[in-house]
Amino acid sequence: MTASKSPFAVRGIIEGHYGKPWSHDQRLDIVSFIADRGMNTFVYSPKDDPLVRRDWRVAYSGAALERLAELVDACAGRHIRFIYCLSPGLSIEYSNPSDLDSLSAKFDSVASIGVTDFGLLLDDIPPQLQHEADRVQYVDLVDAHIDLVSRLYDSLPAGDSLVVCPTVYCGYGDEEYVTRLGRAIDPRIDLFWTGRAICSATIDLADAATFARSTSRPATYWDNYPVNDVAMTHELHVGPYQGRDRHLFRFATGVIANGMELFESSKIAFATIADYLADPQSYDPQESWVRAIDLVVGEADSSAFTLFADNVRTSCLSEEEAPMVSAALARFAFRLQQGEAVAAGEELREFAERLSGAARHLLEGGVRNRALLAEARPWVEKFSLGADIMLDLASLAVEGTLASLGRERMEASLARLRELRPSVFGAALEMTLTDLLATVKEDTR
Ligand code: LTM
Repeated sequence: MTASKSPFAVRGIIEGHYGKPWSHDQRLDIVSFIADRGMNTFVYSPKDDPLVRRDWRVAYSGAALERLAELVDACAGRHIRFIYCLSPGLSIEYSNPSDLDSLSAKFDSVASIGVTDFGLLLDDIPPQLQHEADRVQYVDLVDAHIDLVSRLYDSLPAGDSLVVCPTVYCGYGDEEYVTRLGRAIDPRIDLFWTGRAICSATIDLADAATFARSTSRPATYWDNYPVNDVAMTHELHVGPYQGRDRHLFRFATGVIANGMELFESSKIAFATIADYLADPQSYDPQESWVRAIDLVVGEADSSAFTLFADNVRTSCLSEEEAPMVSAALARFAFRLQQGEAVAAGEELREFAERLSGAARHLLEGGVRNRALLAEARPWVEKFSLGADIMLDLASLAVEGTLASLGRERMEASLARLRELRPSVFGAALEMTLTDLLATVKEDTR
């Protein structure tokens, strides 16, 4: 895959999730993976790496510095721009010169291993000034941020780059904070923006144009997909990238995609994002997804994985949660209503047997990508349970025992499904069971 003709200058990923940071070996692996797919940027900012956020003043030394140096070299070797970010906003005193010195000293310590691209991340911090001295010196938070960003940029060697994540990092693009920040800071400083929302369903050109106009620079989209941290840990984001305007490059430098703690699983979405960034105008999410699954999962296991993955589509990007199962269950319920219980059961059984076979293959079949399966196992296990529940429903329908034996069995199935947190089948299976139970109760009243 080559992205030499890509209209986007910035094509990459960010390790920016809350939760366990990726390991050193995983980082080296992902640098190769994204380079092979034509991406050119790796942003380093694991939220729960103390040296990046909580202990941002502490300098690198020893093994931590050696590992970072190896990563920087690996990026350079693959022509990947390595952006080193700090998140000082939880404790920094903006008006205190020694805090700016600490920030510069920390950047100097990574500059010593060859880093020339830096990031200042001011996301997820209190929206008001915390220190009394800052409240005396600055009108408000954005006033302090303009001062900090400008002084920090001036302290960098000529030619080094700075990207800033503003505290207001999503919305319409013309909010007061980001407009004032953008208009006041050097136009060579890039700004991250996540779109309309923290996790944006769509990113359209009109919004990008608004952002560019109000901040005097094109956005660099920090796209919160496939990340599944905080309130999304029950979702497995292995669906394709979609909903991004084909012409976004007209008002944006590019996209960096935030990955999941589930490192191996993130590669599926990353591969589709690389395809979009390489050629947004001819990007086809479904075609790209099929290729990404073949690549990451392996062709021998791809059909089983695709059947599974169709049921874990729940994410900010996708309106459909489990298209195949939803359609099969809707048809089952419709045929039951039409008085075709036996045919409905047989049709559902045939479908559920395919799902069950896929689940067995994934859980017992010696899938080639063991790391992927280890990450996805809780979702695959729920998928397997769901297939069994559908097989049971099918038997009840064929045997004509939905109204008699069905009630207790469906209640038990519903309880088992609800015990498991991973999001599989969206609402489809629970809704069908709830509806059928209501019907059965009505009929036996
Ligand atoms: O999105 C931004 C700019 N910051 C954080 C990310 O670190 C986090 O991974 C995502 C998703 O939860 N949300 C954020 O607010």
